[in-house]
Amino acid sequence: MATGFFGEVTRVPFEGPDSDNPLAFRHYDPDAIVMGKRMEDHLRFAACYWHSFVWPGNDPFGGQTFERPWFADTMDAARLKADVAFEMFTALGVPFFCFHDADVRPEGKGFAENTRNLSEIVDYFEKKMEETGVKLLWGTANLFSNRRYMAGAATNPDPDVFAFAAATVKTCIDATHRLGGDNYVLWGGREGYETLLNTDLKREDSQAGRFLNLVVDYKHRIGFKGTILVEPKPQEPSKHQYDFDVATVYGFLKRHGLEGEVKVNIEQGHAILAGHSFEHEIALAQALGIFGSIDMNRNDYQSGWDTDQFPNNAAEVALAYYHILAGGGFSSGGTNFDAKLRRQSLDPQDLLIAHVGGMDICARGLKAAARMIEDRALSAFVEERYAGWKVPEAAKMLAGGFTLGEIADWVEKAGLDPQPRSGKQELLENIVNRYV
Ligand code: XUL
Ligand code: CO
Repeated sequence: MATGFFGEVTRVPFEGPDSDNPLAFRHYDPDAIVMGKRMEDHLRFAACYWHSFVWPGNDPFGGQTFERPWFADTMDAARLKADVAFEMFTALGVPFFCFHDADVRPEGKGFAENTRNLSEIVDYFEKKMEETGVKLLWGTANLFSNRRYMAGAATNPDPDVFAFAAATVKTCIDATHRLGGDNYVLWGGREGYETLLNTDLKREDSQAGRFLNLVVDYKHRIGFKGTILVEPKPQEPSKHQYDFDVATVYGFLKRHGLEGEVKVNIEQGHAILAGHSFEHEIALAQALGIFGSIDMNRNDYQSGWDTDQFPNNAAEVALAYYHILAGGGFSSGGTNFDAKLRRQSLDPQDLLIAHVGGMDICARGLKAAARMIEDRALSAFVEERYAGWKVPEAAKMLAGGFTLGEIADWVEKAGLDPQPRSGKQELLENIVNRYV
């Protein structure tokens, strides 16, 4: 039986670019073929549980603004929340969802009760997923809200907290595995520090390395085929977070022998907080072979903190998908909306409208990115820019075939006299604007 939370709306249709229906897609047409593949299979949209169904609308200066009939810490409320959540997933036609343990089950008195509550909800999810066809993009553990984690989970000075967190992650990987999840995410919410005055950086790095190795080992023990993903973020809630950005996470993975096992879930807003562009983080992860998935939610450029807004900038989104497609697209990953409404957006349908806008912007971005790739609009220039490296001496130099002394001899003998060439940035920017 439908809950009626979203009124009459059961399915948001595709109506094309001329539609003025706020509850219709103008660009996202799941069956449209882009670069030989259905749009739905390219974008692999997921809606997240936490922002839409758990966050009460509070900010540092005020409490709850949303009134939702499932706001209570009971199993009945958790089931009602699941009913509404799956109604939203179905109405939007998102093929996937994502959740933290704490989003979906009431908080128990301790580990055993948490595990029981989670397992009961996982049973419920199994039925809902079967009925609706909605799949799990990733599961994760909330290791940052409860006060036991205030000084970190894996990086806590207290080994009991490490153990509690590890045990909790075990239950969340079990849940993800049971639900056929494509990935498991670790965002190090409080893996960082408030002050170096009380922090042993070196020890905390080794704790985090042990923790992630345990996770990877467990994944193999139980035969979980999904990808383990780490989500970088530079600060907030900690003053400094260890998984600062893609480059930092890569160094961490290398240091602990995990670069072939773990990939990254890159969030647009986190990239901006780290002082990068979203496409920088994606392109770097592709170059390093650790690109996994994305959280498609932006920050307000003026705020300096994580505002988790739905995407609304077609040009930015196009460049993100350009680098995703250029690297071969998603495999186990997808486009998760880790995005929330503004706290004044009280109406149930605001949840639908927000996702519809985000999905449409992504569809526009994807289409533009695909056309740029098909036309080689940027890549032809980039390829030509590096073409000199195909010359035999240059190829030998890159492969390590020359010493510095031999290079000096070559430069002298060949009379090399390099001439600067235009980087054509404005031309390329104009080209991108033509596609968006
Ligand atoms: C926090 C954040 C998280 C992760 C999952 O900034 O992005 O919601 O995506 O824990
Ligand atoms: Co996120």
